[in-house]
Amino acid sequence: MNTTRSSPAETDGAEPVLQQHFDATIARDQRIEPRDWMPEGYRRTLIRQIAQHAHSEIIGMQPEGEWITRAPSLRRKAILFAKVQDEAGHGLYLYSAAETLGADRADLTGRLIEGRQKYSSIFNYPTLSFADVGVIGWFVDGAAICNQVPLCRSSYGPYARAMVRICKEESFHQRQGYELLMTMMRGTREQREMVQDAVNRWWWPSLMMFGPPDDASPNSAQSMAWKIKRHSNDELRRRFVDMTVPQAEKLGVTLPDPELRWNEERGHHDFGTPDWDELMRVIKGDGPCNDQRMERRRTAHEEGSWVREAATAHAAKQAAREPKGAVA
Ligand code: FAQ
Repeated sequence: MNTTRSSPAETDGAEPVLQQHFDATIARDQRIEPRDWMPEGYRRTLIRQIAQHAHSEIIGMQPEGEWITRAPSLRRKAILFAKVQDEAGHGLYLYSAAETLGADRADLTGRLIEGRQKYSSIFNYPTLSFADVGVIGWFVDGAAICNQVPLCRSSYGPYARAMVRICKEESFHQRQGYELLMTMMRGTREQREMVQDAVNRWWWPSLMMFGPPDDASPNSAQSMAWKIKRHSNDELRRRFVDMTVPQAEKLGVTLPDPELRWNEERGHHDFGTPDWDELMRVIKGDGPCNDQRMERRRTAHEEGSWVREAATAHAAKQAAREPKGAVA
């Protein structure tokens, strides 16, 4: 059976058979690969999610990147520099994964810059002190791990494989964030207060990273049926809370939620409701730093145009120099 990718005209009436094969592959928990036939909705959903994910990694370089020149020591500067560089790498793997679905990277970047594609709400909050660098590592990378470890089993091969490496690096980032906070908590009263203040500001936005609640998440049901997503937004949010509470106790900080308590019967923590109106406002562009983040991204894109042009010209020259029919 021909299961390679075909346009609707090329499938020549074979689409029901191809669909059956696709459904059976998903049901067997096997991977869909770039050359396989896939429903257009599956392709569109993946491009949407992977592009948003890639944009998040690239925009996500900004909040912490602002502290590279102000890091308190050479060691902290080197660690932060490496982390921000890792995020650029994650963006690149993800854009490559989107390209395997036929997306064009320049087009995806254009959509981000024109505000037609989203990036994670979390990166629209300001980093007010160096403790924010630690809290981003602990909460934001921690939330990213909860959300992304299941994506290593996502049904689309290139996305799942990109996530394996990304998750390893995110785990490292989380530990460096926690280690920074541990160090600050052993320091002066002012340092402990900086940590608590950062925890207070980042807790609720971190819970919002997981997306709207399940009954307001239009994409979840289909994405879970296709095994792109393996767990619902609320399920992953609950896991994050259960994972983070004991870490907060060990660190000696208070999570800013009066409703947070262990529920013996459920074997999970009960917690308060995030401000969903705030999430919607931030997603729509009205968060504290949306304009600043987009402006910085647009400027970087414009200032980088000469690099792209030079690379394209170099590639064209190289292609012209190579003898016809040469295999690279
Ligand atoms: N922010 O129906 P759902 C990181 C949108 S990477 C903005 O539930 P879905 C690494 C959603 O796109 C962080 N928009 O959607 C790092 C949809 O809009 P659309 C990024 C959001 O896709 C660490 C609409 O709302 N991670 O942190 C948000 O099933 C430290 C309805 O929502 C990923 O992208 C939000 N928080 O579930 C870097 C992981 N939530 O497209 C630097 C992969 C929802 O229909 C420093 N993505 N929306 O117009 C996912 O797992 C999913 O896409 C969700 C959303 C869970 C984010």
